[in-house]
Amino acid sequence: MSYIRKRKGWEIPERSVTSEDIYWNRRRFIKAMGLGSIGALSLATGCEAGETSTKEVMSPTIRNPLDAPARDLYPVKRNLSFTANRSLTPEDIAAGYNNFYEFTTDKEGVWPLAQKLNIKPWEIEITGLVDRPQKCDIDKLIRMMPLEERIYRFRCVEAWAMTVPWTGFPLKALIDKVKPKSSAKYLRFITFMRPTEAPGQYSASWYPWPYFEGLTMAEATNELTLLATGIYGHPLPKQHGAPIRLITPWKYGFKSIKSIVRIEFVEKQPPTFWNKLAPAEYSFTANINPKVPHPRWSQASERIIDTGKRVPTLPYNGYGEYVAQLYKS
Ligand SMILES: Nc1nc2c(c(=O)[nH]1)N[C@H]1C(S)=C(S)[C@@H](COP(=O)(O)O)O[C@H]1N2
Ligand SMILES: [Mo]
Repeated sequence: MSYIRKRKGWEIPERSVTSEDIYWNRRRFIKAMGLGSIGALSLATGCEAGETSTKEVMSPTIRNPLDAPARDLYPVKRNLSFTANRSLTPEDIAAGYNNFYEFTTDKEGVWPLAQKLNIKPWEIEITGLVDRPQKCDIDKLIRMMPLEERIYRFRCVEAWAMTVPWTGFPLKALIDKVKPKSSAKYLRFITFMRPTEAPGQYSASWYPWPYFEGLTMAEATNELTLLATGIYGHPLPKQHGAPIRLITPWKYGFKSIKSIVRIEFVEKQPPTFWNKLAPAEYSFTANINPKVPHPRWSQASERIIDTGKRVPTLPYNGYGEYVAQLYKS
């Protein structure tokens, strides 16, 4: 089956999706499913996988699935005041290379496993020190918020980087609606706990599930801070943290918690997942800084995931003009 759709500005031309990409996607899928080789798959199905079906079934690029909330709203208008000064990562590469330990620690194995996550219905709770606590269906929440698209750089603490167009809304817009009390100094974010859907939550039992993160109120209300509900002009695929995840582009990627079920306004600095596991390696603040090495590797440069090129790391990932003043004491 094929269909014709209008290409958006950020999409790569069809011709640059080489058959090699398709081949590697098929390899990743087979690896993730625990099948030994392409031959084994053909044997199991009794037929050769043709290129068309390979592309449809075995590509990590999942556009606008039926269970996605507010799916009719995409794509939304891009906010051109945010430019990354870097080429966009091809969608298939970003969608096939993920950190989401609830499923697996194998980055290329996340996307097939994550499809098991049930995102409909999905409630998000906004609670704690606020005048108007909410428990809201995600579809309704997204329809209430001012959606926009922004191209951001994204930098993992492991020193790989990508550049992607997120769809979402400023976290500040939500904070304004719930009216925090003056005692609220921090926000705490929590991911789902569903070991029957997310195998890492029982097989990797030494992690303190569910995943949790935190920001100061000043960080949460900074204009860069997004709650993302989409990527590349469509709803977030599950491997990227559907139906809603945090994005703080000046911080290492582990701060950008995926698949959020609860946001709590609290008085004291909340504990965070990676800081609790390895406090010497991952701080609460986790701002991107080329001069502060991770105890086990340098942060001076980073690897662009699609080209493999190494480029210098920028302080605050290049977003200093927005956030540096938050950290001047
Ligand atoms: N719930 C949850 N959120 C998470 C993670 C995770 O394992 N679980 N990994 C983090 C890390 S280390 C990174 S680099 C980013 C990766 O986001 P992406 O897969 O959409 O590129 O998600 C972050 N958010
Ligand atoms: Mo990361």
